[in-house]
Amino acid sequence: MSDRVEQLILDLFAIEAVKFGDFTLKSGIQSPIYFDLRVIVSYPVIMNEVAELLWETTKKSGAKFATVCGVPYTALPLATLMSAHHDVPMLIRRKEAKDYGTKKMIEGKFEIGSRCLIVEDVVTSGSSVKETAQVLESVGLVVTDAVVLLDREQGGKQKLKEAGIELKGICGTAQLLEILRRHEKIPESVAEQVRDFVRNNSFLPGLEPPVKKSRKVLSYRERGDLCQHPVARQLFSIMEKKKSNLAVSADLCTAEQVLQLADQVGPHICMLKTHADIMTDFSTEFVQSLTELADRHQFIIFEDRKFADIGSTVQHQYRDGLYHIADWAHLTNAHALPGSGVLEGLKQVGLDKKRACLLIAEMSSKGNLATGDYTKATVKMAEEHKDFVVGFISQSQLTEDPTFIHMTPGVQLSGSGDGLGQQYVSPWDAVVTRRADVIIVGRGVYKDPDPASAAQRYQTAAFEAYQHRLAN
Ligand code: 5BU
Repeated sequence: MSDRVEQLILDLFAIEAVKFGDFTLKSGIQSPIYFDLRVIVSYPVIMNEVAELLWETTKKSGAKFATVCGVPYTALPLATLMSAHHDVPMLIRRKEAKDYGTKKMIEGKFEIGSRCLIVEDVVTSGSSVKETAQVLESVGLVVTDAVVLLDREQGGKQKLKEAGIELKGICGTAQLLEILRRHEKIPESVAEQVRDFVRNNSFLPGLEPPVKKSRKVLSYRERGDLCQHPVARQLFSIMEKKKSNLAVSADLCTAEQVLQLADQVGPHICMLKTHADIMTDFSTEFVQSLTELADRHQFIIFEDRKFADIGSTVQHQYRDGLYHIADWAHLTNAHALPGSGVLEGLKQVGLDKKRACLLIAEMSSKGNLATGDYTKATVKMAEEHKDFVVGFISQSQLTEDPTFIHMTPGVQLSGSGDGLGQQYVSPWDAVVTRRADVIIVGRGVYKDPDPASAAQRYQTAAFEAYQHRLAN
């Protein structure tokens, strides 16, 4: 059964029945995790599996019952499937009939004094299960057991026990986080945030949830105003004006292809990312044309050079060679691996030209080593070089400092990988769950037969996700 639970959690995450971000719950509390099981009606195979696992969980618990009743509305189809597949009669609780005297609250036949099992999708405080139990009991039924798909583990189980109801769950928040972490679906920082939330928002007696106001999320404009570095200020300003937090990665091999793509996607992007060293015909004319397009469409040019050598060598690589990167790229990036010398070297070339740099704190590729203490040390290095480092390439938000920009590659609307280690998340996941400021999309845009429309789709998805963060 545990393999099936694991697969189910992954499926629920994939269909966004489990979401991470900033959500206002019914109670008015801000939560970093949200379960929206209503969507499962659109996925019959998943819905059926949920119903089967609910049934097996109940049977394993030894609960005895003559009828089943789903808490309206999300659990209704689940109870229906359990009833139909296992030949156990169902009852329907009417939600809208407020007047107990005139309307029937419970539809279906039952014997007074018989037991009814309550079926629920998510339990937080247990109040919805309790309410349904009270209605069932008001017509003479007995409720001793309830079964739930997801227990948020905020004290609902204990509350129901006090009310004489034994709650059994298929999965709890802790196990859900463990599964999603093991499959690298969410970063550790997000899992930790949810664990903190569960700890601090228990419904157990004496531990009533504090009404917590989440910290205000600053807009791109507000953050730009806080920045010292001109490139960071310009980028935030472009993002706000163009309503775009999309960077397109122009991983193409000829100048003509890169320029054509830049012109097509220009209106939809805040930044164009290049890999100059994959081009066969890099030239000063190319640089001139690209700079003109950047001025015309208003985007930042980011050369994804990933410097990773001693200071003296990266200085040459940045200033000299075939590419003279410092002459045309507003932004470049570096690995923290060599130590702060890499930044000292780059700075000596870049600062005078008002260029900026990102540090690679996390990577999107499977099995990469930029994790844990390495990532933490990278953030520290950035903090020590704020005159040049304006943010990170990362897979999650690494600091609350609003002047650091987090850019996340490995984003696609469909597709989970490329067979060469790349791992994709959706724009929503990148911006809401992982709190990226900018999403970086390569093949999702340039491989599309209509790159302009594709860029527009990514722009809309990522900007709506940002607006969701602002509003919550
Ligand atoms: P894709 O086609 O969307 O998979 O391209 C992603 C781009 O981002 C590509 O240019 C990579 O070199 C770059 N990238 C990445 O994918 N993952 C990382 O961790 C880093 C860069 Br750092």
